[in-house]
Amino acid sequence: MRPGHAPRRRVMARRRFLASAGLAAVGLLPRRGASAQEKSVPNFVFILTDDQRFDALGCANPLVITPNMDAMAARGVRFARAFVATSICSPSRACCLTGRYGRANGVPGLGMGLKPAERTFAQILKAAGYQTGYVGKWHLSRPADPSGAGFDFVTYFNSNGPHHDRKVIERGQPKVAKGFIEDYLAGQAVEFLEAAAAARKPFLLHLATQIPHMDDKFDWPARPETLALYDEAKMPVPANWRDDLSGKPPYLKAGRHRERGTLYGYGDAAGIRRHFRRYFAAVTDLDRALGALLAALDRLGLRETTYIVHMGDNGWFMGEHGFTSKVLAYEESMRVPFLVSGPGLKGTVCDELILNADIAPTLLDLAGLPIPENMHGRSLVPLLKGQAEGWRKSVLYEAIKPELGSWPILAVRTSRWKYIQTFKPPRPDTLAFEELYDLENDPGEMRNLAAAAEHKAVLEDLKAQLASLVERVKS
Ligand SMILES: [Ca+2]
Repeated sequence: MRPGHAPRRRVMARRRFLASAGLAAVGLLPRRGASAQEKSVPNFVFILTDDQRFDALGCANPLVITPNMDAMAARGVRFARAFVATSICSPSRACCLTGRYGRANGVPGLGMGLKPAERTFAQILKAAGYQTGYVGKWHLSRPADPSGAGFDFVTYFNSNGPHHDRKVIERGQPKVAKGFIEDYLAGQAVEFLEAAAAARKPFLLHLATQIPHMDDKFDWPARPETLALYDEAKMPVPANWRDDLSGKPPYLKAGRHRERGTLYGYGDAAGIRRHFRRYFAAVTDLDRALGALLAALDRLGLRETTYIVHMGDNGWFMGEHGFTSKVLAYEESMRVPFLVSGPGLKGTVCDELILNADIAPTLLDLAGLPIPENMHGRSLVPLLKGQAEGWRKSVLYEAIKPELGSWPILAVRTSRWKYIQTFKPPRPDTLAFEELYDLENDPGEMRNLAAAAEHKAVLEDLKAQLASLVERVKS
């Protein structure tokens, strides 16, 4: 059998069994100890989008036009309750790469660097014989570029900027990438795939898109023909738009999230609708570029042996609570889209609580490699097989370094509750404010129940869970 190519999976009549059957057929779990060349192991494409919130794709929100993301969801598992450990670019990316929280891996804040001892899933897969490629945005100071994180084929740029004619480093050479950045990145990704297919070795491609992050002018300059697909009058206005912020940490009333939200026109429903339209249109432009990547996988005969993970690096407030931006522990900020498509998976939705920290252990598990004990995330393979028994019942959120106007934050979220601690800056030492939300009865997080006597037991339980989860991610 060709390395990197799995045997054809058997067709089973009962759809519910397809997931586990397909996973088994692609070699799950492959024989441990054999090199990647000696056994059939899957390929990986990990698409990390920038600031794509949980509902900014068609399969989760019919208002949004994303046929390619929807097609991935139809061929895989959509995780409807996926969160990031920290809702801002650098920490989220570092967490994906290492499977570890920022307080442990060295990147709790923007533009920071991984500790020297940290290992990325790319380094581990490369050591196991994978070809590795990185295309797109890089946002860590150490390593200074993706080649230091285990990637061989590297085309990248640092941080944010214009959506067109972007300055990039293309395989070591600085240049200006003419046109729409995502078309260029998709082209680079396809070049990597073509070379990887020719080499007949398993591969990992990490595509880190720039869209739909705002551009350098704080706008989403989508194509006019894409904007024409969206009727501004039909754009949503969040139910929790008019929040007087009573019950929330007082600093937020005059904080950057509200101040910039007001600047963007969120004092008026029309301002929110205008931004939703431009943001969704940018996502549609991104989706079109991803179509070129998916078409290349099909053309090269790689689709049946390749798992594709598609995730947003953090959410984004679009007028909820009058806010813009991210970092805070409310749903629109910490919740992201998360799709896993691949061999044997077919159109299911999973409601279990998952994290960006789960990506690294999942890819290693799918490759048949051991998961390092110091990874905080868990392999999603049981959930991909439809086995939720014993899965986690809560997730820890941390934004311990003040960023973009936030104070230090810790939070724990269960399927029903969220408990948030806000600390006096700059360190998470002195507790300044507590919040408790019943997400089942108050999905917009408008009524802080932290002081409610009838929920005291819930609050105490969540407080204990938070402390225990923090202990587990300290090193
Ligand atoms: Ca981001």
